[in-house]
Amino acid sequence: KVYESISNGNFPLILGGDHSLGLGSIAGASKSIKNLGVVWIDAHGDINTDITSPTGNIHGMPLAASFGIGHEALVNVYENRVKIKEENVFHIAGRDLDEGEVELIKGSKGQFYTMDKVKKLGIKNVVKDMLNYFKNKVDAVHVSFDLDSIDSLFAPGTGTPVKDGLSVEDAKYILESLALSGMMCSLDIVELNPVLDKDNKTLDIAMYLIKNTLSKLKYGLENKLTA
Ligand SMILES: [Mn+2]
Repeated sequence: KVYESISNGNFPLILGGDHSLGLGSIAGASKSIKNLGVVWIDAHGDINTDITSPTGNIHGMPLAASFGIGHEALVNVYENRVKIKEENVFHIAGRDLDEGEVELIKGSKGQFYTMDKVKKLGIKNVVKDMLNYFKNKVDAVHVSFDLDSIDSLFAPGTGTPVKDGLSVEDAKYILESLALSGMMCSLDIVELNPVLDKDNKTLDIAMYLIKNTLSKLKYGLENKLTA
């Protein structure tokens, strides 16, 4: 569906639910767009493999599998190919990383702006770095936004909440900057769990972010589609 949507000149918004769905979004988007960048905004690395994962949760593996690391059933989901280049990954807001993930990040060609780094640089500089990084490097960018990237104080309605995260305004700024850049071709908003939410706080944030981001969307995929 993501492939069809982008190929038809539309903008897919994918809602979840378990972040393993990002595997599918990236698989579809990378079929439409040859050289796809990915922004992954998340408290967790999501770069575990079946070997490094302490829990075995597939929602902790989709980013690694998308750049070709992990179980072959995940790497080859939808099509037998690696979906994105590792250096086309820009991860923001990591602060609950597993040992195997930290090792992978150390030697990674991807960009990992942990929460420590975000606090040190300030959100404006992070966004500036991100847009500069992708400029002239990729054809378009898929954005995968995990609501647990936001501080658990504001967004409790998620499966694995983590404190000391992004403010809602930080998240809004990252997403609207990507929308305005004209580079964003598709967006996941994931890990909303209404059962765990308190007074619909997290739902309200998700709706606020979606409305604002889509209202700023500039779409410029001319000549970038594979078909
Ligand atoms: Mn995630």
